[in-house]
Amino acid sequence: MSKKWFVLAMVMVMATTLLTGCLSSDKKPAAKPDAAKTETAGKKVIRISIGLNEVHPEYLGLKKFKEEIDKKLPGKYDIQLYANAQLGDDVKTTEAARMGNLEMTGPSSSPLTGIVKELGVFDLPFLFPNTTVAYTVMDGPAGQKLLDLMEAKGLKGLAYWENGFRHLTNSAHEVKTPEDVKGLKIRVMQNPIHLATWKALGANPTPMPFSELFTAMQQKTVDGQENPIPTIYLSKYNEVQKYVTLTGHVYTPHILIISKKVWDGMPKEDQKVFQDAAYVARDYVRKISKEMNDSQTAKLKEAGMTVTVLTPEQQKAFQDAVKSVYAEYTDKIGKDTVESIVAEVKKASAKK
Ligand code: KDG
Repeated sequence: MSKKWFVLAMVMVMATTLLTGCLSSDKKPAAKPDAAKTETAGKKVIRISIGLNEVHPEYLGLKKFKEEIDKKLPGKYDIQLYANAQLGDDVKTTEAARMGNLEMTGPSSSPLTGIVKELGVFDLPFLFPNTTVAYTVMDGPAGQKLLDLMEAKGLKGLAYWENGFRHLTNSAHEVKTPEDVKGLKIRVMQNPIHLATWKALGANPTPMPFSELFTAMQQKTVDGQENPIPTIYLSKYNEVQKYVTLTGHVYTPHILIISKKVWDGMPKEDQKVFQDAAYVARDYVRKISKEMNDSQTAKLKEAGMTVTVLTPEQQKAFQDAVKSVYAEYTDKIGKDTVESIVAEVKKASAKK
C-alpha cells in the first residue's frame, strides 16, 4: 500500500474511533440522581433527602439520627444528608423511596395522602389542640396504625417528627378574621384538604411544591402561605412577607421514611438501631422546635413583620368557618380512621 493510501487509511480509522467514542458517550444514560453508589469504602450508602434547609429542626434531627447510627453501627453505614430538595421535592423523593431508588426521606404527611389516604386525618383543621395531645395520639396505637398502612405502599414510616402548628403569612394586609382572608392567593401543600380549608375561608388557594414557594412569594405569584414558625423564620419569609397571623389552623408532622426495599434488606438488629435512632431524633426535633417557636416569633417581629395574635373569639371564627371540611372529607379519609383519631384526641385532651 502506498504511503498516501496508508496515511488516508489511518485518518479514516482515527476518525471512526473518535466518532464512535462520541456516539457511545452520548448513548451513556445521564447519571440519574437516584443512581447512587450503593457502597462507599465498604459502608452501605443511606441517602436522606428533605426539602428544608440545613438550619431547620428537621435537618438538625437528621444529624442527630446519623450520630446515633454511627455510634451504634460504627463503619457500617454512610449516612448522606441532602437538604433544600436537592434530590427532589416531597412527592418525588417519596416516589423514589417507594421504587427503592432513594433510601430515606422526611416529607410532610400532607403530600402523602395520594399514597395513603388515611394520613389526611392530620390535615383536618384544628384537629389537635396542642403538641402534647398531638404527640400522644401520633405516638400511640392509632398513629402507629397509619404508619403501618404505608408498608403496603413500599414505605416504612419510622416516626412522626415535628413539622408543627401552621400559621398564615401574607404580603397584602393584616389578617384577623376569615373576612380578611377573602381573595388572598394562598399557596398550599399538594393536598386536597388544605385546598378545601382555604377555599372555605374564602381564599384563592394554589397547591405548589415547597421548593417553589419562596420565588412565588418574591414574584407575587401568591400573596401568602402557611407554615410553622421555624420554617417561616429559617426560610427568611420575612423578606417577602409582611404579615403573620398565628392561626395555628392545623398541626402537620414530618414522617421519617425508609424505603421498604432497603428496610427489608437490613438485618433485624440494624432495623432496631434505625428505629431507636428515629425516636431519639424525633424527641430532639420536638424539643428544639418548641424552643424555636418560642424565640422565633419575637424574631419575626424584630425583622419587621406584623405578628397578629388572635383572641379566642377570633380563632373560633376561623374554626367555625372550616367546620364543613370535616363533613366533606371524613368519608374520603376513612370514617373509621377519623373517628378513631378524634376519639384519641378527646381522650388525650381530657388527661390533666
Ligand atoms: O419538603 C418540605 C416539606 O417536608 C415540609 O416541611 C414543607 O410543610 C411544608 C410545606 O409547606 O410544604
